[in-house]
Amino acid sequence: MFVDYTKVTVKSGKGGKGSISFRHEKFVPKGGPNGGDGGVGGDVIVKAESNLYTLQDVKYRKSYRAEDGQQGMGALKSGSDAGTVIIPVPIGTLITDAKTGEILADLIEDGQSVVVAKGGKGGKGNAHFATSTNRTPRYAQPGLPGEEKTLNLELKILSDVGLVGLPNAGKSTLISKLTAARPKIADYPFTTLVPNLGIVKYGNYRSFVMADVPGLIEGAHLGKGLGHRFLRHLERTRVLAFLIEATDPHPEKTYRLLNNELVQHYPKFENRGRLILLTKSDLLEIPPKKRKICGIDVISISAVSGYGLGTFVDKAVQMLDGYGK
Ligand SMILES: Nc1nc2c(ncn2[C@@H]2O[C@H](COP(=O)(O)OP(=O)(O)OP(=O)(O)O)[C@@H](O)[C@H]2O)c(=O)[nH]1
Ligand SMILES: [Mg+2]
Repeated sequence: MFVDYTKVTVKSGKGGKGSISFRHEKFVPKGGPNGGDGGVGGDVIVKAESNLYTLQDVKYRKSYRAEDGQQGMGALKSGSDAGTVIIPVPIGTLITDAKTGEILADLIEDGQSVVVAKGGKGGKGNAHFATSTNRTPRYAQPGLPGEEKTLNLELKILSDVGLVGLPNAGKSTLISKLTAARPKIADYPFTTLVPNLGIVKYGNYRSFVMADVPGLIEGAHLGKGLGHRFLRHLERTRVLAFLIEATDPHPEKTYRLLNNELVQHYPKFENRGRLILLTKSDLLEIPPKKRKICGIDVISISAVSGYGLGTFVDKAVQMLDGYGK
């Protein structure tokens, strides 16, 4: 299941108590203090992993707790530190403290991690507290408490090229032609219910990530259809490809509608690289000749015949290179 938002509670471990202990040796009546230190409580960390695409596991698990540090022991033995608990999440996960709203981290690279709850320090054993006036301290520090937090985890997919279009425009067919992604394809609207990601390979070694999101309809930014929930997955897309059916009698109108929905949701879409793909051009006897719509470059394609797909990929790469990382 595709889960792109969840709340989770995290609790780090408490530090172990320092020990109060004295040396007991035969023939040495008053041995000095030898209480060891408590171990450190376990941290809870969140870590981005490239093989994950959903927050599903975190949603089911709901809470993560690290163990407490072990108590210090006699003979100056320290308690052992508790292990770290790792919460694996997909790349593109934004972590905020649910109480304060503070952004704790935005994990955008594979392997990137953040400590969300720090384990408490262990207490010092009584061996640390012997002085010239008090050679037998009956005091050791308690361990410090851990932290407890409720976090909001929000996944905003990272992709290079995002496909935007009305339902049925041919988005899923296109991603299935260019990548190994195999989304459901059908001639009814809202076939796609969750975003799909695919990797487009080109040249010998290069590739970019393409995202197919559910179709947008007018009012999507207000919650109509499915669009609104998924628009955030386009927020970090570097190039937007607007898919409009070649048979659409009013492509300008459709483009404005789609663009308006995006910009209403997230004004920064305004300055994103964009191009228009006139899809299903095999349905026309002669592929459309339009070069621009509303000032945006147009490419005619047909995912069925393969027409124009190479031109599209080349253009997308050119734009990605131009926009830098
Ligand atoms: N003739 C022709 N039909 C196409 C082409 N691309 C897609 N279709 C058909 O158009 C219909 C919709 O295609 P999808 O890829 O599911 O469209 P979508 O944009 O993903 O639709 P939603 O997920 O509902 O938003 C399907 O019946 C496809 O077979 C094309 O290049 N030529
Ligand atoms: Mg689809």
